[in-house]
Parts: sequence; C-alpha cells; structure tokens
Amino acid sequence: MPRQTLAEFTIESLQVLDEDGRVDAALEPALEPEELLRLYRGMSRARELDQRMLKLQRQGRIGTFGPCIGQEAVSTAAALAMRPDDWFIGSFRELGGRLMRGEPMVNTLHFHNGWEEGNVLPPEVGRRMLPLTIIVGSQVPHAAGLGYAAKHRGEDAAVVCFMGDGATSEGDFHEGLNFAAVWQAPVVFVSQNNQWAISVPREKQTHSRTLAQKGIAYDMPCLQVDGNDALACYVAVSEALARARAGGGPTFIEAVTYRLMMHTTADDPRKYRDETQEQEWWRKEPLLRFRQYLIGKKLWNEKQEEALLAELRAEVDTAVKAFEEAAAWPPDRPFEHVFATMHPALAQQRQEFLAHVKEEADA
Ligand SMILES: Cc1ncc(C[n+]2csc(CCOP(=O)(O)OP(=O)(O)O)c2C)c(N)n1
Ligand SMILES: [Mg+2]
Repeated sequence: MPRQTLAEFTIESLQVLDEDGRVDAALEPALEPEELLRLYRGMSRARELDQRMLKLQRQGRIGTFGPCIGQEAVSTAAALAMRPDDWFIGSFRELGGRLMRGEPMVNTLHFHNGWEEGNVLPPEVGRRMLPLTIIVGSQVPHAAGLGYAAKHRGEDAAVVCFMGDGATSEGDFHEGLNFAAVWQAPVVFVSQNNQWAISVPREKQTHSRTLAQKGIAYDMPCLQVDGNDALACYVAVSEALARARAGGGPTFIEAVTYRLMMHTTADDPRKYRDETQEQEWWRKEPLLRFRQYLIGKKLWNEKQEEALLAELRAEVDTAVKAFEEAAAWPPDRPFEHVFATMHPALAQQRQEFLAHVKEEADA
C-alpha cells in the first residue's frame, strides 16, 4: 500500500474592518444604516454597563463579575445576525449580545449581586436564551442538544453557542462538537479567544496553532475571524447560520479578541501579564474602529456620540436605582431552584448554610 495524502485542510481568517476602521469593500455586508447604528449602540450599551458595574463592585454595591470590555463585538454582532427563534447560549463574556436580545440591565445587576432571580427574564427574552454559564464548557453539550432538538422537531431555528479559549480544552467542548457534527445539528459554536484563561495564556493552554482548527477534527466548517471587527463577526455568524438553516450542520468559529480587563473583579492581571500587551490591544478595540467606520460613512459624529453616551448613562442610572431599591432576596433562595421538590440532603445543606450565614452575621 503506498502512502498517500487522504485529506488536506486549510484555515481561513476573515477581517472586514481593519484596526483603523477601514473597510474592505468586497467583504462589507449589506447592512442598512439603522442596523449598523443598532450594532454600535449595542456594543456601547455593554461598555457603559460594564464600566458602571466595575465602579459598583469597587464600592461594594454588587458582587464579583467578569467584565466583557474589549470583547463587545463578538456577541453583539452575533445577536444582530440571529432571529428571535434562535437559541442564544452564552458563557460569561456576552453582555453585549444578552442586552441586544433584550435582557433588562436590572437583571444583569441582580445576577451579579448573587441573586439567581436575575436569571428570571421577561418571557419573550428568556424563551430562547439560557442563563449565563459559569461552569467552563458545560454549555457546549447543551447547545448541541438544543440544536438537535430543533432539527428533530423540524423547527426553523438554530443555536449560537459561545465559549472561551480555555473552554476548548474541556471534555464537554469536544463531546458537544462531536455530537453536533454526528447529528448535523444547526449550531454555530463561537469561541471568544481572548488570549487568557484567568492567568493562563493561550499558548500554555493549548498546543494548537489556531483554535479554529479544532473544528476540523469533527469535519465541520471552521473559520478564524477578527473578533474585534464587528462586521467580520456578523459575516461569519450570518454565513454559519444560513448553512445551519439549510441543513449544512454545525460550524466552529474562533473569534480572536483580547480580555482588556481583569478575569473577574477578584483577579489582578498585573501579577501575571505585561501592561504593554494590554495597551497594544486597546488600540485594536472594537468600538473605536467601528466608530471610525461609521464616521467615514457619514453616519456618526461627535455630537451623536455625546448624546448616545448621555442617554446610556441615564439608562444605566435608572437600572442601578431599580436594582438598589429592590428588596434583597433571602440568601437561601437558590436552594429552592435546584429541584422541583425539596430533597432531604438539600434541606440539610440549606440549614447548614443558614447557620453559617447567621454565624458570620453574629461574628
Ligand atoms: C469546569 C470549570 N473549571 C474551572 C472553573 C474556574 N474558571 C472560571 S473561568 C475560567 C477560565 C476560563 O477561560 P476561558 O474559557 O478562556 O474564558 P474567559 O474567562 O477567558 O472568557 C476558569 C478556569 C470553572 N468555572 N469551571
Ligand atoms: Mg479566555
């Protein structure tokens, strides 16, 4: 038997807007001015809320959270490409997309104050959006299953599932991609490669030259996109959704971006990374370049920017006020959400937890 090449693979990368906001006209998607402005507004809303949450956390007014600053383009552009019946399955860096899908800001604040009630979304919003996932990679099999279910039921719906770069080293990631590929489920997997998994840099976390190539193992189309380029993200997710709807099965997208802030507010990146790297990536951040693009198209100017920021500040003010006026839920409420009926072991854990809370309060 001679040796022969059975298959060869290539990895494509896509950028539509360069770092200065110059567009590649041949690749520019046909979006209406209103849609472009919606995208910019969506990213700006996430930025404004994230920045306020950082201040609130530092003032002890909310709990721990992971800022999405610098990563707004990926999920916001994906949400623009999605239809209301599509499933939005996020990890914890998709604030832009969640807000675009209609999550009220006050819910975000409740959730990040440790109140599970933040996950109780208005029915039309929560109907096709899973709660934010903290367990790294665990959402990937859920996405495969929901995609399979949509196909099995003959629904005209697809799934977009986000995960980090670190998540691609989890078993759940591979099981989910395998299942989705075997069943040709309509799922678009999007890995936000923000270069870090807490303090572990991407090159120490996986040996693969690109994350995109991880889709090749499952024989699904894969693509690397500039994750700070909202137009490239929109094009990539739109193409993948169209393929999924046409019966073409899942796609794996690596969106290359950068986590500009700390992993969560409990982390200090100065302990493990160089600030010059952060500064380089601030120059490439997604809002700046999209704004340049809009200005170039005469769709935006400084006055509009000021008006938008004032409006968003007021929107966040209102949400913070509603959040702080809400009665705090009892700390043991999450025990009620685990099973439909209380389990004896869980009831015991609840008693132990309450005793611990009391001990802390009395100390
Ligand atoms: C299964 C599991 N292991 C460990 C953790 C602790 N943890 C939380 S986030 C994180 C890193 C995730 O990195 P990545 O997937 O790149 O996402 P990013 O935080 O960079 O968005 C880890 C290890 C967890 N939440 N779940
Ligand atoms: Mg990461």
